[in-house]
Amino acid sequence: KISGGSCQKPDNVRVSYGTAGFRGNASGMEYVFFRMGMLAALRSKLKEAAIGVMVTASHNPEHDNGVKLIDPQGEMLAQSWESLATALANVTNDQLIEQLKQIIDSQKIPLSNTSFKEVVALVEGIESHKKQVMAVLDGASAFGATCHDHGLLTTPQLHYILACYNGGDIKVDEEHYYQNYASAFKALLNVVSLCKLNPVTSPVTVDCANGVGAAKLTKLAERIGANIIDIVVYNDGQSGKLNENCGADYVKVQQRAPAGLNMEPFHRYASFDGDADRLIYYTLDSDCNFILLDGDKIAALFATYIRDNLKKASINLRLGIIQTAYANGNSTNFLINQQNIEIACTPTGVKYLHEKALTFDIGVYFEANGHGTVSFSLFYLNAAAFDPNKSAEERFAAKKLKLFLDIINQTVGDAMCDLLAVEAILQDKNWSVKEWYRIYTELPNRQAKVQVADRRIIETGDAERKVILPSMLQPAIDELVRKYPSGRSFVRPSGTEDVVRVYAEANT
Ligand code: G16
Repeated sequence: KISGGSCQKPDNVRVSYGTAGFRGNASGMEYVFFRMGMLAALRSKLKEAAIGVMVTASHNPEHDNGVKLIDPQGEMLAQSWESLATALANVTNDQLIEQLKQIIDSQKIPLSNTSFKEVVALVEGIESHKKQVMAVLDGASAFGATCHDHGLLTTPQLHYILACYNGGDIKVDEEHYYQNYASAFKALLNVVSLCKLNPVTSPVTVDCANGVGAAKLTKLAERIGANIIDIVVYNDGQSGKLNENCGADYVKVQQRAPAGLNMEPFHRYASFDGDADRLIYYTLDSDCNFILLDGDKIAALFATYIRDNLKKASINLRLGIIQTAYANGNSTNFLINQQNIEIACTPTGVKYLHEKALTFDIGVYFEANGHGTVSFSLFYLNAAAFDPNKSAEERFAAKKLKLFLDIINQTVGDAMCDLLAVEAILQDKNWSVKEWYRIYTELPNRQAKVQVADRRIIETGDAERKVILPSMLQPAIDELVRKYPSGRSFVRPSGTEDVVRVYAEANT
């Protein structure tokens, strides 16, 4: 018996750690949350550091709750532990103790180490899912771990707080996050507006998917000040349901505005997902056509801004963009052929993109769905900003780039930080959304979800761009695609929903 419901695993149920943690119908999944509490406590003992546990439905409907573990530096759980998590979640109730012993032995977890007090930081994305949170607490406490329940936070806020905590700032809290990013944004805007006679601010309307991001974005905007950024929060959770007909996933996949939003041409609109780790922008053109500025366009904006400033500062660093199969063909063409920026492609899941990004000096990674960030070291930029051998113009560009990167949450894609970063670049370039979306025109594209009896029979290769099994599927896709100029299509099983995703693009 646990306080958060029953920790008994039902028979004949199999779950998998998936693209980003366990997801599924929350009721009846308490045993998964309980076991993940235990696993977090064990990982904390091994790493001698706090481990994060996020309880969130993320981009999925509220009843599909989930749990993801976060490693000490705020990065995703190490991939080698995902299989341990899956194994632990799937053993029968009778095998649970034995499985825990196996993990302890195979990972050489020092249970007797008393020098470190293991800590599990816990956060929930949805108020109504207290039961699942309690199950995690019970699991972690079973191994004597101390738990800090931070209450409602966005996923990236937990990543940030965890990284600061393990970095030695044990008093870090939510307010620290706002102060850090509000002052970083203001510092860059100060420098940027100094160069302008009439800095212009225009409002940006943000659909927060009725999720936790609404209250958090309001707080961040207050810390920055309405005279510096004008944010209008839409879908704040007062009436609508989480991710229902709104949010980044809905807008991206449906290619339409959240329900009930009356759009005006060339106004800037943005959407978060339920736990605010994804961001996309959109607007209407003068003919009221819906224009989407998704993760690909955000990546292109960030990368070209970084590249231009590196050039102005005469700093020679290797910059790369990481995409997935979902990246629009024209975004890839634009970056490689027109901008001469290096591109890499990985399977879906920010854990893969993040890993690849670290192989560049500066890695900009974004999934088309709006999940992404930038990885970098400030070492060269700090040095260049004060280098007496550089010209004033070069030092200024280095300083600006450093201030820009201060706005970025490196630990994970963060909708709030990414929003500030987009707004800062537009201000600096004196661009409206029109100049931004015109950098390239997307190939028309569609995404669909297909329910099948067992999505696991589909296996993919080549960064999910080709189907390996069943073997007759890829030739059939190739035959269809051949009929359409610039055609491209792929299918892959989702790692967060019980569906197969289908993507297609072509020049009409
Ligand atoms: C998660 C992952 C993303 C991934 C998305 C969809 O997003 O963090 O990297 O793109 O799931 O994955 P799939 O297509 O496998 O269902 P989130 O926002 O739910 O954490």
